[in-house]
Amino acid sequence: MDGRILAATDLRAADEVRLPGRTPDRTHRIELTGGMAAYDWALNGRPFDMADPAAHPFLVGDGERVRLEFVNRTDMWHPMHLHGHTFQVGADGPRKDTVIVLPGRTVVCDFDADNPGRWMTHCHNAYHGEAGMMGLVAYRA
Ligand SMILES: [Cu+2]
Repeated sequence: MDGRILAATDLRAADEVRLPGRTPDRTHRIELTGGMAAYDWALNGRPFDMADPAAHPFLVGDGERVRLEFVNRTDMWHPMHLHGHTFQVGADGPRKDTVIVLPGRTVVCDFDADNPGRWMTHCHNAYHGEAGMMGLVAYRA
């Protein structure tokens, strides 16, 4: 455990899986909000509504290159996960489906919308997700 700690930004996608260069068709800025005291974890200040889960989706279009900007406004780190896709971290970083966003930092992730449906994006700390740090990415074929 005394070796060098590798960050995602130290990695590069293999040629076979690197996303071809493309300007994003759409960007969703997703602020990670809330705190430990109130335990009001949310995305963009809005906790996920379990009673109305399809409300307020992050809409994308089929076939689009989509950019997610995870902006961490909290004092904790959050492993942000997207279902149904893998995203590329940064311009040529690794393909992943979960990325750690450190406090006060922003991580930019691009993916191709090639799997229509309604997909959760959420903090993979299940306590945070259950408290409301979840959202829906949605599009039709
Ligand atoms: Cu979290």
